[in-house]
Amino acid sequence: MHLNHKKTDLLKALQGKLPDDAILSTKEDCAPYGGDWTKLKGEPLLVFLPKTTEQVANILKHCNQLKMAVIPSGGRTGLSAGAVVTDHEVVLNLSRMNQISPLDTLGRTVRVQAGAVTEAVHEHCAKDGLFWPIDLASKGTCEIGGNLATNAGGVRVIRYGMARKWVSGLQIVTMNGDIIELNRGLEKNNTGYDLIQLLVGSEGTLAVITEATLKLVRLPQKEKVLLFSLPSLQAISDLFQKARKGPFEILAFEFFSQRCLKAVENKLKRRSKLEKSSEFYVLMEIEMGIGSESENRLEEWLEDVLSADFVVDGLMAQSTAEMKDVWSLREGITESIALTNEVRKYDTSVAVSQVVGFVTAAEKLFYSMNLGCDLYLFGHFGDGSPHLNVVRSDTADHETFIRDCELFEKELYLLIKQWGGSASSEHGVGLLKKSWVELSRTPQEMALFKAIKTAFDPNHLLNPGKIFSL
Ligand code: 2HG
Ligand code: ZN
Repeated sequence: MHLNHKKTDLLKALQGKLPDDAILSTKEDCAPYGGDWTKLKGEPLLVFLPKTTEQVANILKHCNQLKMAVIPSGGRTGLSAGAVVTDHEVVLNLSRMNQISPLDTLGRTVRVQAGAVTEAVHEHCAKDGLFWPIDLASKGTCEIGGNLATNAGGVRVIRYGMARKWVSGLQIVTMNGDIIELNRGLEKNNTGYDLIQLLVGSEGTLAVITEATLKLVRLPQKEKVLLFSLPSLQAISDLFQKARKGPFEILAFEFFSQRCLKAVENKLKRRSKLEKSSEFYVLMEIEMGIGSESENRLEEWLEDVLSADFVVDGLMAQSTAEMKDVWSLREGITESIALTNEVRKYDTSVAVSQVVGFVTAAEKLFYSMNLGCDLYLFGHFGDGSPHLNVVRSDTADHETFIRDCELFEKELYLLIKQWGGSASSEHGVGLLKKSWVELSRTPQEMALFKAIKTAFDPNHLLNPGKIFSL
């Protein structure tokens, strides 16, 4: 049946089941929902903005009956095109489902709708001294449903792990319209397969997450933010070794290159307070123990580190405002780079102990190829998750840039395989990493992926073509 006929039939089937303002049907209204931060974009056939799980169930049930494909989305801050429309699919955007329930402070959980913005959840929990420990640069826009669907990482994985560790209940809607409660927030439930863990990281290909019970931790009490300038990747690793033995918990251990810092400083129109610059920088956030003794031990640790020959300079933020300023140098990187020119992103993952070797090899590869682009290095050193951003240089045109990136990435992905890594550490697969999934997945795993997809969504209508093709 022609798409426009299906559109009419769907709207007829949903008549009276959704408020008028939950349906966008003109090209102009639908357009913003066709893409995400990758700038890839398609034209949605229709956009639905439901407010309740029942509305989601109705939409999915009727799309399934009419064999219409659906792209679920939230804040659309993804970097792998997981929420991008490719073939005039229907978009189901959950941003209006943003309710956050009162906290269960005894069980340390909070139930939220999928469209709750991550930062709003943080603010809600902070009133009771609690924290959902997924913290990422896009937290002001990204939503819990997307964080879970992509198993988001962010800047505190070194301390708390990825999103999948911090959920104890999910409400999902399958393509046939069934509403299913998974695990009901239980901490312990050893009765068979863990369907929550299957859903987390499935990028909207199995079912739509409508609500989640999030597990919370105590907000860190005595945080300190430090910034170091260091001459080499090896020096970063040496500092990391010292930090691992330091008298504190490491909450974040992030690195970035001089080129990244320059891009952020240009955008923010202010400079870092470090007196001496160098090739690389590390932002380290730590949580101190209680009592003045732990302050003294930190002073000693810092003195020792600053006198080491591998550290060029260092500072400790002296106020909350200074802590924010230092963080903005790291958190502003993605947006600042985007302002410079066209960007291709490689979200790589290797074992933590292999970061220096792998990134050194990747840099060597990049510079040996004499490409018309620049390399911006940054990311989550302490998690083995370096981000390589390749940016078009002013002298190269778009076609040359794309050709160069393709040449580079073929070699880069071979390198990732050699180092036993993965093509996506935390950005998911979406459309962009599809060709590279099998670097870190066996044919047997891929066959199971496909069987699982078919079990949940026999007509293959939910976020089709994402992660793998069927
Ligand atoms: C970050 O670590 C995000 O800031 C974005 O994962 C990384 O832009 C990127 O490549
Ligand atoms: Zn990242």
